[in-house]
Amino acid sequence: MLIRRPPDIPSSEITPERGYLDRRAFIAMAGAAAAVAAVPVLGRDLLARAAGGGSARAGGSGADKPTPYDDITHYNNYYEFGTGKTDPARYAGQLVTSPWTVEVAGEVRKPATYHLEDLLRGQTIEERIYRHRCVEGWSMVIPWNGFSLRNLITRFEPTSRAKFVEFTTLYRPSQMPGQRTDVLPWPYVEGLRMDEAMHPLTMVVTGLYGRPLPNQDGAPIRIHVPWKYGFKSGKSIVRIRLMETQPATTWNTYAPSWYGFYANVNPDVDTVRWSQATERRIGEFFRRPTLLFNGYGDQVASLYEGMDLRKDY
Ligand SMILES: Nc1nc2c(c(=O)[nH]1)N[C@H]1C(S)=C(S)[C@@H](COP(=O)(O)O)O[C@H]1N2
Ligand SMILES: [Mo]
Repeated sequence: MLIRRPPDIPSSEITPERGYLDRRAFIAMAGAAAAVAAVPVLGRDLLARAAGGGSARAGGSGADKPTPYDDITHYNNYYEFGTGKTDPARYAGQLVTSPWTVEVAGEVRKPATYHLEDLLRGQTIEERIYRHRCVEGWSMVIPWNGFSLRNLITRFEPTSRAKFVEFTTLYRPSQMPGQRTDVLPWPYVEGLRMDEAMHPLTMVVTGLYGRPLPNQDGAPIRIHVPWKYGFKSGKSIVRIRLMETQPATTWNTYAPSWYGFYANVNPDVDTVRWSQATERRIGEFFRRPTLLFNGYGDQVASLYEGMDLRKDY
């Protein structure tokens, strides 16, 4: 693998420029009400073109056509609502996502419990079409709406001791039937190294396909880290804690030989349960080769310079 310091993220990959956003009639956020208000749905051709920037260069077979909305919202992993792929769509409707608060804790100068509206105020909601790869061997292409996590983290003013970020999902067994079972220790916890969390590709997601984020996809806010296996991207986040030491994360603690802390998508490193060489795009028949860093290597490989990606899976 070629590891070098990459140029900045190509503008085809992310869409931070106001002009771009305005052209596509995206909203500049004024508050949470706006966050969940209508963001116009884009034409399929625009979506497909935006996705093409990353995929063509990465050498994937075929274009990265966005996965249909129905598949993104009816084929989910969200164990708080059951382990079946259709359980979240069936049961997540009962989750009450408003009001919502997020506790910001640990190595920050501004620890507080924030109302979601206050967290989102002033953030520009962008559309980014990201590949999403589950360790189970399926993948999707999702037109998310949201913004870079670093735009949030910098507001909390991390101290120099902040080396990792921990994300905790809501614990509310009364509305999350899976939490009344012990399939996993609850609540679901994930984490990133600080430089991963601050990478512009790492996204706070508030919607998809220009619509409010459905509960089964992690409403009202979830994380997505597109170069990592899906389990790194926690849903329905209620706490963000900056830490000096590596957080104990759910899957890594549960089965460390199956689920590494880093969990970068890597076709050359099989996990105990699954080969990672190929994947099946939901909605497609044939499997396709999996790309190192899920095709985002140009942007993120430098984060792992000097690390043994087989050991630090
Ligand atoms: N809280 C929570 N977050 C979670 C999960 C979960 O079970 N609970 N599953 C993870 C896994 S394994 C994947 S692949 C993605 C699935 O996201 P999607 O259903 O929006 O495609 O969510 C991740 N985040
Ligand atoms: Mo997953």
